[in-house]
Amino acid sequence: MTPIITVFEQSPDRGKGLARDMRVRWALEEAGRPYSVRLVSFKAMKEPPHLALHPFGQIPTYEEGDLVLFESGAIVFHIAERHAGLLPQDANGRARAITWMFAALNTVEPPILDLQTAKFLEGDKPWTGERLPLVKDRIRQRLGDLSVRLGDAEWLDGAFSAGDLLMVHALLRLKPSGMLDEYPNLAAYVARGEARPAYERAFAAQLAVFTRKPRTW
Ligand SMILES: N[C@@H](CCC(=O)N[C@@H](CS)C(=O)NCC(=O)O)C(=O)O
Repeated sequence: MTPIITVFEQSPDRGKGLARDMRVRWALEEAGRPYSVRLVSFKAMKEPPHLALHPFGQIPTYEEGDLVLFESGAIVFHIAERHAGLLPQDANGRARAITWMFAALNTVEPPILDLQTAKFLEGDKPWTGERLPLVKDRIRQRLGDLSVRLGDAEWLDGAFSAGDLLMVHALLRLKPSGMLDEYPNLAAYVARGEARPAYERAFAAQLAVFTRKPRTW
């Protein structure tokens, strides 16, 4: 059964890879699975039909027959559990890859999202000038530790996994800030993720929503 994911009809970054449907698209591409998309407007996201799929009125959602999921991490995990290519076969390796998935979403991503909030949602507040350096310090703490752990390795724990997928996607949000370049091995790690054919296909598909007349229903 071909899953359907919901994606932004109008994305703030105009389909340049940051919206979280990118993670789901990428995971499906890594797994070699076809999918369909349904475009949703900001207004529709907050209305009952979409709220029935996603209690917080966001994207992405994932529909596969009777199964409806929300939360990009849970969706990627679901895909990784059912298809080869995103989680190791051995139980311990699998547990470690899942640990990196949680680390990406719970430990590395939150301060990065905080920077976005401080810059774009609260940028006009009088305390922003004082807050920004604190937020950036917290990000550098995480990046420094992650950089040490990654070292010269290609991926976080052996072969590429769903842990790398979520970590690379979380880090990508930092690119415009230049902070990633302070950690050359992390910048190279993210570039390796972006160079994966599955990432490139997912990116092109997300961008295409904004560069060609999309199918809507
Ligand atoms: N933790 C959620 C976050 C979902 C999220 O923030 N989605 C954004 C797009 S990337 C969204 O729908 N924003 C619009 C809104 O919150 O109204 C996930 O990982 O799926």
